[in-house]
Amino acid sequence: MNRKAVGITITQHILKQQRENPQATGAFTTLLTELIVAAKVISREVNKAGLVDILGSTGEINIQDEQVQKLDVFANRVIIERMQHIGQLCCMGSEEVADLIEIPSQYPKGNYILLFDPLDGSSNIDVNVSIGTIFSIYKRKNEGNQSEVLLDEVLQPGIEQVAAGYFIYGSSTIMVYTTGNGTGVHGFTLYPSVGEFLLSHENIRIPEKGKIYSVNEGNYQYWDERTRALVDYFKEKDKSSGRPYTSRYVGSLVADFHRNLLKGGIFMYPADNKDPKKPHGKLRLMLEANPLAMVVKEAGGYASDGQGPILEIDPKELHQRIPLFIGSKQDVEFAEAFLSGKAP
Ligand code: AHM
Ligand code: MG
Repeated sequence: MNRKAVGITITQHILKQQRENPQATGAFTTLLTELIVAAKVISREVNKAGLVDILGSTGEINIQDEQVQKLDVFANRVIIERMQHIGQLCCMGSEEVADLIEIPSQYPKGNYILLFDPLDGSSNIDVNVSIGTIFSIYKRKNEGNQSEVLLDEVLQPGIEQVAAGYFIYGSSTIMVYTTGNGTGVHGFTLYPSVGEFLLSHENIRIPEKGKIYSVNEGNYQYWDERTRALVDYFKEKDKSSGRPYTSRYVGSLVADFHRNLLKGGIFMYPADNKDPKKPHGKLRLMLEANPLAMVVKEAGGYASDGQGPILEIDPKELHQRIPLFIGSKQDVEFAEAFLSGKAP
């Protein structure tokens, strides 16, 4: 029986990657291991969401002016509390918190920066639809510096991420992550009664071209003419280019992304003029777009803001929003060319 048949655990997998990197100190392994524990706690809570009285709005509004639901607050708290004491982080950033989250002075600090969206797709919580946690890890440029981290040190382009991934709480709980540089994208499924993530999707490759387009088409009237034409294009009948595409939209980025990662296709959240406070669409560059852009790139796909690679954008704010076109390389490259008037 080979190792795969008995099920490689996520811990074994991370340790194997650590052994293959002579520079590794184990700090990163500790960080990821603790994050996995946090995700298991969130997964357990998500799974019993219908059973306990945890649903419903807290009545608070988060810093993005959106209704916060209790499970978001819970997930945010679990990640912060579990990660702040491990000694590997110099700060964190969360979709639910306006400013950088400092490591309390009683705990040791490290060189890593953890950015996360604790519970993405929160509007789907109370209807039993998949939701997820997105994470992104950077290294502090000025390693060993014990002084307080400045926002400038955190605002690094996505290309600088040392790891990224997500947990999806769906029909099963799955973790997908990559450390980039050709190490591949790997997926692990939580075996609930055992409490372990087991390797289920080794070295995921996204198809070069897909058949699915994913977008909230209810925003059609708010898009510019070129974006409308792009979505119309995917719906046109043309056998030679495999059109029309099929439409699939869950409304949880993690779920939409994960499906397209496995099956191929393009996810779009374009800029729109629905809300003057959000002229660049809804999704956040550092907390949502960059981590998934790193995953898709490592899997052979591409992520663009409609003009160029997401991963090369110099962020100006922690909560900066950005248009997102992500998925199969050919589809996203086509969208980018189409939006700039170069195609078809
Ligand atoms: P959230 O982080 O507050 O949950 O918002 C992000 C979510 C994404 O998961 C999803 O892609 C998008 O919002 C859906 O937005 P819309 O309802 O406008 O289609
Ligand atoms: Mg989100």
